[in-house]
Amino acid sequence: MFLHFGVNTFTDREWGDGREDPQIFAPAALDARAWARTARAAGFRAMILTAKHHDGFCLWPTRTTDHSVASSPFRGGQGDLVREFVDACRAEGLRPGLYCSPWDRNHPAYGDSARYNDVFIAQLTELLSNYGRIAEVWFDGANGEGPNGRRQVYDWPRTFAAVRRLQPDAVMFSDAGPDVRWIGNENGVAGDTCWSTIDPAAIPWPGFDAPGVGAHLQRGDPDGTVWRPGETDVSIRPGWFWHPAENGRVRDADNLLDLYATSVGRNSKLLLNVPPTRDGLLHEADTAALLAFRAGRDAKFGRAVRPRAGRPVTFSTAVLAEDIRHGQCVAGYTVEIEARGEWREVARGTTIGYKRIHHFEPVTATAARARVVESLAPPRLRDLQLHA
Ligand code: FUL
Repeated sequence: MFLHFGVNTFTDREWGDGREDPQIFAPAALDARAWARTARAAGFRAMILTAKHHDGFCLWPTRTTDHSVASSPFRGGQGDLVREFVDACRAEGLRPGLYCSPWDRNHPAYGDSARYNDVFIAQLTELLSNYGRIAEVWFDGANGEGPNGRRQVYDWPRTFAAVRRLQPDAVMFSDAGPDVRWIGNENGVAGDTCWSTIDPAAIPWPGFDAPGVGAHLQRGDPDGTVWRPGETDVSIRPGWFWHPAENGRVRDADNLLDLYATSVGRNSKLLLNVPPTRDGLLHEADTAALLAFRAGRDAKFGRAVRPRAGRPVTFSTAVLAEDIRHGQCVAGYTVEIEARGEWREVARGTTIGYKRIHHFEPVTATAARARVVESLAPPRLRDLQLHA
């Protein structure tokens, strides 16, 4: 679960301009443990918090700027939301991750490249030294500076090396990895063909933009030289931050199940954003949708059915999986069923990867099989699972 929270929550904006008064940051009932409880109940395994968004406001008492919770009324200026967040994750058995925006519209050093790079490394060093193990570090590629804007040249090799040194087990996310890649859009849709490998030269740094980059990230590259699986980030609401006017526009369980199919069901991870309100709580509409989403997944995938000769069963979903310890190899496959003594195809596709979900019209069959028709190397499929 992704949590976008910060000064934008209070200004009703998506991108703050960095001139927000820290005094506006006053979540009266903030309860990170309640976020974590809901996340766990809904089946999430990790949470990622926007420790700093583009507006530069830091949710922890950093030494790098006064533009932080330390200058706000939150917990009387003594608060540390990153601390509360990681503690809540651990208490509920969730892995904590942190988003720290490179683009910073507040910090005076931004645009003075060497100086700001030091600031950014110092911020990451605080975040990755003082809060125990961090599972994922999320680098956003967005930059809205116009032609007259400040031009910052980031030092990505230094940044990646710092994260690796401070948190060797953390996964780094960005358009350009190095560990996990952006899926190329914010609509929740991984490629119908989705390779976990990619050509690192095709997207050399986070925020790199060129025609075709989105499509490339969505599909991956079977000839790619690095293993960099896709992560699909998408919001449960139209915006990334909470806006009162969007309380009636929360995705419902069916919509979330569709997202699950186009992300998890296409060899990607799903990072679903659920933004806390101004009170510092998840909104009841979002919580209800998350729990219904969980119930829908349990109902669909909770129990597999097994057709046998003489004992036909009815199903409408097939889940395929490759044993990715040996890489990703399948480039074409079909799913076939046997009904009344005859085999016929019910689904076909290109890539499988760690998981591939197919929904189809219900069929009643005595047998089912997956057939690989194209593969980069000898395929190693795991069990074909069928669900009613
Ligand atoms: C984008 C940002 O500009 C949005 O505000 C949001 O954080 C999203 C996840 O990434 O690039």
